[in-house]
Amino acid sequence: KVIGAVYPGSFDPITNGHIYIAERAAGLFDELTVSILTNPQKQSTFSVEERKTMAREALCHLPNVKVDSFAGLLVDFLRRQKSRIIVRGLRALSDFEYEFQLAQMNRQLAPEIETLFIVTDARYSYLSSHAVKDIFNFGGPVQDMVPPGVFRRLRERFPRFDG
Ligand code: COD
Repeated sequence: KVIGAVYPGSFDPITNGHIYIAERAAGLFDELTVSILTNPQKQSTFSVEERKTMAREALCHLPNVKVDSFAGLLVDFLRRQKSRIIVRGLRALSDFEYEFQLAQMNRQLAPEIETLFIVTDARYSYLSSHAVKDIFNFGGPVQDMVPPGVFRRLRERFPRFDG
């Protein structure tokens, strides 16, 4: 039996921290779907298509990983995928409250689905998409925080700065 898991998120854009979690999860399951939320209400820096392209490029070294997007409830996406495992990454304690809420809500909506947490590597403890964009915007170095394709697109998107 093939066991597939889903790693959902905004990935706006994908960072080395996200990639680390995807690599660890890809080693645990037969298939992993990295799934990007399409939320017209939530303002994003990159479009879903751009985020998908960047994620695909960054994860192409993992043959059992595919990149997709979803709208609506995450648990409905999992049911369509016939998956019962949500993978999430945990950084500092501050992630816990939000992740706990999300996991509890998803359990209420779909009791058969399990949320699994993978603890990040110390190198990525404070890394987030938001921090990357902030640092880049103020001219700070982000080259070691994101894959090359993301760095290139950040420069295209915010041409005033060199990062
Ligand atoms: N190291 C390790 N993990 C990391 C790092 C890092 N440096 N950075 C981020 N992560 C982890 C995050 O903790 C998270 O687990 C995951 O990677 C994705 O992070 P983001 O920030 O890209 O994604 P989120 O948190 O915005 O994703 C939220 C969802 C899209 C999953 C959520 O909003 C959702 O499911 N929405 C659909 C509607 C729904 O079903 N709602 C019902 C539940 S309330």
